[in-house]
Amino acid sequence: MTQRIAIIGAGPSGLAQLRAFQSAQAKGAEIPELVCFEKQSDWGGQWNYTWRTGLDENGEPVHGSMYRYLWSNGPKEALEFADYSFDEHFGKPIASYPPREVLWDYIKGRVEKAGVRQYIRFNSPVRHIEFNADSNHFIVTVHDHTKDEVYSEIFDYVVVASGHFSTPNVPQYPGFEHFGGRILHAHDFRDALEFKGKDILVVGSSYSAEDIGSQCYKYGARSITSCYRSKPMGYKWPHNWEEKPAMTHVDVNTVFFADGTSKKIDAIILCTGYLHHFPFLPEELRLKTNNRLWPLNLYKGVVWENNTRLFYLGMQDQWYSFNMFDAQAWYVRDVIMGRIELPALDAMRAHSAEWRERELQLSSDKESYEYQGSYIQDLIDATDYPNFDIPAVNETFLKWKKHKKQDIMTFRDYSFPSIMTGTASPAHHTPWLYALDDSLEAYLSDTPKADEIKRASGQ
Ligand code: FAD
Ligand code: NA7
Repeated sequence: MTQRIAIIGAGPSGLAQLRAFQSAQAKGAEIPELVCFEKQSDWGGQWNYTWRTGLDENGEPVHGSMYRYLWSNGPKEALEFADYSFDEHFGKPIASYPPREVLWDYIKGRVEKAGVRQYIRFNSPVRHIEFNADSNHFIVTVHDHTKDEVYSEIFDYVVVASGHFSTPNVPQYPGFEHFGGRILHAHDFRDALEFKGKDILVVGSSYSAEDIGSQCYKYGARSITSCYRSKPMGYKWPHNWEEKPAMTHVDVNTVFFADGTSKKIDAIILCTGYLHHFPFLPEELRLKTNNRLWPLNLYKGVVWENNTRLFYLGMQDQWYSFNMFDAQAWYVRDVIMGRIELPALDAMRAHSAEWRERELQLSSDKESYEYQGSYIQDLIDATDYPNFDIPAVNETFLKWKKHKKQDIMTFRDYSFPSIMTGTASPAHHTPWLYALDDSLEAYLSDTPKADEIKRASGQ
């Protein structure tokens, strides 16, 4: 009987899984029956922007954490698919840090070409998964919001690709209940213009804090203060951005910091990260981890060691993203199709423990992305995913980091050559700081907009 595979989520990871199977089929292999459950009404995961916050149209927690005017926070050359280049998609070279809509278009291009939309059931959150050890089957229970029907189906394998930047980690600080302004988590941040003319505090020292603070600066916040728990971001900030140590408490309109200083603040944006959250999984199948490069209990970062019919994609912290999900998806495909034989449980655990130990020794960003690069190489070596020059991607990351250190407001103005095709990227027509229109049309156009030229020239 044909094997049935349930894939949870049609974001970049779930789509990579569909494309992996389809590419095997295109080479003549017989593939299992695929069903991808997606709770949103369209594909692309985080890249499918929603204006909604809180609950969605079906009363489900809103998945999206992306916001308006979001541009890629790393060069596109580091995430390019090895089997579908930017050249192929756009038909011309484009600059290195595309806005969200442009990357969404790219993600969609590959899966439209592959013809895999037919496998996806939209508006279909997975509610519950159970494993029956006697029959070796999963029972997957789903809510089809289109028909408003809850039903269950049986599968031989499950691939969890539901993302992990969606359920906010929301700390409490003394005085929050008395604060007079807005307190929100990055997950609910949508439009920097809301904070124009305001004094804002971003809490945290990672990507969200850096980028949401930068967005607010770009779109006219009066001042930005960021505060860190462990270590400062340490960039050279614009004149109205100040970096402080940890917040200790707040009162009606003032935030107090660990160095004894305080500041009047209109809004607090908690850029305090996300929780790995799988409410649809029972205890024995549920991954528990913080956001890190090597979560435990996943052989090769993807195979659930205690039940090797269950897989997770994209659960690591991400230097690499799209092409890492691909490498993982190709690997999972080959395990399911019997092309890769898994070792015994002890050997899988020993392998994971070794990678965790290596992770614990990492002492710099450079070592971290080299580590993730070597993990990806390890996966690619086991499958027919097109090999690509991972040391060259690491070099790209190194330059990206250097550009950020030089000036956090201009790093997106640099360009890189494609590692997949060698094509050089042109400079974008407008420096990031002055490019207010983030639409696909504006980005792909060859000419800057008149108001943006004026803004860039300080008029
Ligand atoms: P997601 O994109 O989160 O997709 C998961 C999918 O699963 C969603 O469509 C969701 O609706 C679905 N789903 C969840 N639960 C269920 C359920 N129970 N049933 C059915 N479906 C379900 N990466 C970069 O490479 N560059 C960037 O510039 C970048 N910027 C980012 C900015 C922000 C604000 C955030 C939050 C992330 C950013 N990322 C960036 C990382 C981003 O998460 C990855 O690029 C990518 O989207 C991860 O893909 P995924 O498929 O693993 O998860
Ligand atoms: P990250 O990268 O997981 O970072 C979370 C940040 O939040 C990090 O600086 C943490 O500090 C900080 N944090 C967590 N809890 C607290 C509390 N209680 N108080 C203060 N600060 C805290 O999440 P991001 O949202 O920045 O990035 C996630 C993805 O979104 C990323 O891939 C981007 O592409 C976009 P720590 O260093 O642990 O002390």
